[in-house]
Amino acid sequence: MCEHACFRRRGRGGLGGRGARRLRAAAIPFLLGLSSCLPDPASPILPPADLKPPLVLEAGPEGASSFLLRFDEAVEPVEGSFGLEPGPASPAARAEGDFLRLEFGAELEPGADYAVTGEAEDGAGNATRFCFSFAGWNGRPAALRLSEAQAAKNSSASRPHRDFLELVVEEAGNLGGVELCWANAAKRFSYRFRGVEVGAGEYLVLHLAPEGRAEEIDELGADLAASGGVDASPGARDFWCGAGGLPDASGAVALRPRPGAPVADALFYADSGKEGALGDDKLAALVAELGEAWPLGGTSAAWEDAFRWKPSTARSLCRRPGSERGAEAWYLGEASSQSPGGPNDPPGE
Ligand SMILES: [Ca+2]
Ligand SMILES: [Ca+2]
Repeated sequence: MCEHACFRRRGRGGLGGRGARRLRAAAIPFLLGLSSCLPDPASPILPPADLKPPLVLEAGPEGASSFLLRFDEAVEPVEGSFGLEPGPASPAARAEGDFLRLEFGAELEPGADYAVTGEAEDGAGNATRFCFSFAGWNGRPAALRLSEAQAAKNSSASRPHRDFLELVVEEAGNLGGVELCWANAAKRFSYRFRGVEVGAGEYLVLHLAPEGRAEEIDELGADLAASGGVDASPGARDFWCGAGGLPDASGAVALRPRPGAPVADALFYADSGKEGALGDDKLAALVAELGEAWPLGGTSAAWEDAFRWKPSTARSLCRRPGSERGAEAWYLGEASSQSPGGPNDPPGE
């Protein structure tokens, strides 16, 4: 699926298209007849004509080397109109009824940013120009599991921490295009991993409040000790994201194997003082997307569905071992027991 699309239609069925030529040809005998009778105001002035350009109903990568668009009518490609950025060559376009397939001739980088442009026209010559941005298809996304979250900055002089999300690789694969979204009431943020092969059991740490220091390095290669910075771990793969920190007290996190896919894992946490239905805001919208990844007690989300805690910068939210989902799957770590990039201390009794 596309994460973003810009789209415009350019009808050529007006004065310049084939549709218009048919229209003019049909209108000639009608105009000749005007000399002997006046038109009935209730009857149409013009005969029916197809002036409507094709409309894109769906679009997205079909695999690592092609992109598929579905229109609301049969289309033909407009030769010479197609482009891929960045890309080594113009895509080849092939129409099959309502579908238009763009073939890139090579596999794109999983999770990397691309944009396709082009034009398709209907049988009457009405053309639609499209431009879609999308993430390179990842055929084997790594299966990840959220395992720890530090929701706020802890400015302890001896053991400082900043916002992070820790994940464990459950099944080996490629990280390219794996997406994390998080939200507070007012704003939603997202991060998409670059294409890196990871193995089962590896720890990943996404740092969400970087200080902008030179040693904060995304570890895309074999050296897991390349990065410095607060909470960086020499035994885990560190990534840095300046989109925005985790909400300090109440928020949600969603993990998707690729943009647009169902949520595969989630965390919804809330200040224990909150009760009842969520507001009509960005946090509620994200919680509504969590689906089976965070089971709800009722038909719509309530604060009681969250992992509830007394917010503290000294403690991180930790995942229990096992396959549970929802609030029961999390516990509050002991003070100063944060473990970015390594196993969590087991829950206290
Ligand atoms: Ca590291
Ligand atoms: Ca940990």
